[in-house]
Amino acid sequence: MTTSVDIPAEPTPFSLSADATALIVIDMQRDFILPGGFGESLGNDVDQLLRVVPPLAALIAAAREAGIMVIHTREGHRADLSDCPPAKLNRGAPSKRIGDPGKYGRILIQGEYGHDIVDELAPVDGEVVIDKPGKGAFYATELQDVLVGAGITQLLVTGVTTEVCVHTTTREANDRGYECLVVSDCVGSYFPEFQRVGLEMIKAQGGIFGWVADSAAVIPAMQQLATTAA
Ligand code: TIU
Repeated sequence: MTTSVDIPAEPTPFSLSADATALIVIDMQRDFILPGGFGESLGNDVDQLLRVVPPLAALIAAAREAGIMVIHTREGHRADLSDCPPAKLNRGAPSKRIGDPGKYGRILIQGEYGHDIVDELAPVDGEVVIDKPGKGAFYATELQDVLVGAGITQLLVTGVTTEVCVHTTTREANDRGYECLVVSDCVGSYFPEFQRVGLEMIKAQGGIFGWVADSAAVIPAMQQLATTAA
């Protein structure tokens, strides 16, 4: 029985294994993605992130079908900001800081509408949601325990933004021994140049942090695993 399938990835093929792989969906939150949210209020072009939603929805659906674990993350803080270091809180425009009122509630505060994941990519029952105070998904979270407990050794990395939380998480994961494939059309940056260079950095030097492939390469591999498992 086939338990792994090769994905044509850069810089080399990536062997996808249903049992050992998790799909991680980083910070697809309304505050970063929706018009009028925190991200746009900082002057960012949210269209660059909105375009990630349709291919990522298709990728998540294929992962669920193949029995691949799906993990979601959300960047945010407690209502009293006790987990937000001053160095992070005091950064950025004085009128729009974490905890300030925004269009979708207090900015990046747990429980607020803007802090939650966009409807199209909402977690389903049983999927893990990791609340993280930092840019990386491992820092001050239970992610490592979740992955070890589930026997996961590979991550398919998606979400926003490419050069910030996606990069930080990929680098953290790489140092912890996970093989990471970043799905190029399922990650997004407000800045097209950072998107391009951010992806280049991951796969440079023989795959210094990981592999890169688009969803058109990953989804057929997932479908093959789903067929095999059926
Ligand atoms: N999730 C994530 O990347 N958090 C950010 O703050 N990203 C920005 O690009 N600002």
